Amino acid sequence: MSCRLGISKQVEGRYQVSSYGFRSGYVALVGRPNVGKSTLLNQLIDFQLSIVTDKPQTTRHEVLGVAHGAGYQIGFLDTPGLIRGRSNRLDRNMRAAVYRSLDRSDIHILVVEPKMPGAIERTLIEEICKTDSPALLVINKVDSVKKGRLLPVIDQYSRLHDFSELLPISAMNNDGVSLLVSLIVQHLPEGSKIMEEDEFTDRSERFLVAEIIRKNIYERYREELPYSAAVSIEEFDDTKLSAGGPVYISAVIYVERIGQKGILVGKKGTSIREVAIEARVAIEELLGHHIYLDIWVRERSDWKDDVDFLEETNYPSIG
Ligand SMILES: Nc1nc2c(ncn2[C@@H]2O[C@H](COP(=O)(O)OP(=O)(O)OP(=O)(O)O)[C@@H](O)[C@H]2O)c(=O)[nH]1
Ligand SMILES: [Mg+2]
Repeated sequence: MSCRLGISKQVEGRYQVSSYGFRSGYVALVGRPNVGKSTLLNQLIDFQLSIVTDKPQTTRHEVLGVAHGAGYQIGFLDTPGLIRGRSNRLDRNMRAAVYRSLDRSDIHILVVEPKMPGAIERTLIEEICKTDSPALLVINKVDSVKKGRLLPVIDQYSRLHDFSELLPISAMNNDGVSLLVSLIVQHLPEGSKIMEEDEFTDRSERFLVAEIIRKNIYERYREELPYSAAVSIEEFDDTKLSAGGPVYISAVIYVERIGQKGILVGKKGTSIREVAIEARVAIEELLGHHIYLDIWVRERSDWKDDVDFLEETNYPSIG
């Protein structure tokens, strides 16, 4: 189901293309964790769709965000940061989501920091090489380094792959992002619309609500707790909306260990209450309605390897 959210987006005149036929295509944003893929997706579609935190491995799902322009649509696929090694089912599903997005996309964007390429970047370049699709290199966070540090990085990457474009940007400062869009448009194939003008993701409101709660957990708790937590929306009842009532949302946060439940809840429930208060504000902003939010915390030690649970909570399946 596609997500309208009642938010009207400006669709005209942001980026102009010449008068060929309509152009459209999918663009995968891949890279190691924490390089700014989700920040970039949000800038590209001008909406806070994918959650962003300062912790690596924030994104766990493939998230589609569609940018609408005059004469084109681009379906950006935000992906989990690629990691190697660990091997629970969630990790494998996250890795599979990266490869699936590369398979699905017409154009690949490798997002990196202004640092020399490492094993993850080389692995992704190998994957990109297996396809015929054009690949762009985006060097993000250039606001954090001196210009002189960029040239050797660009040089190294140019030796590794014949990228169609190599572009330094700062996604956080929205610097270089519109140039990136115009470069992508040049490589877009002719095609039909991906979505109607007022739609911009295939993710449901339930999914986005769960992600907002997860973002709050990432921001509020340290160390391993965020990585042990999964959010499931058990109830999303908007039947009272027409009578002016709130949307009722019941969410369960699952953690792997009983001790984490105590940390999450906090003394007399103060910590979880703060999570709920902050999440409620963000969810109301997203939905444009008042909500009533109940959050429960449960222990479920095996959730990262539980196929049914991963399916239910929208974690991408590797089949
Ligand atoms: N200085 C600087 N920081 C940035 C920039 N873009 C993103 N960040 C920060 O980098 C951190 C990670 O950003 P994300 O967008 O979540 O990175 P990601 O690649 O999606 O991370 P994963 O989901 O873990 O793979 C956040 O603290 C962002 O604010 C940038 O252009 N400059
Ligand atoms: Mg991300």
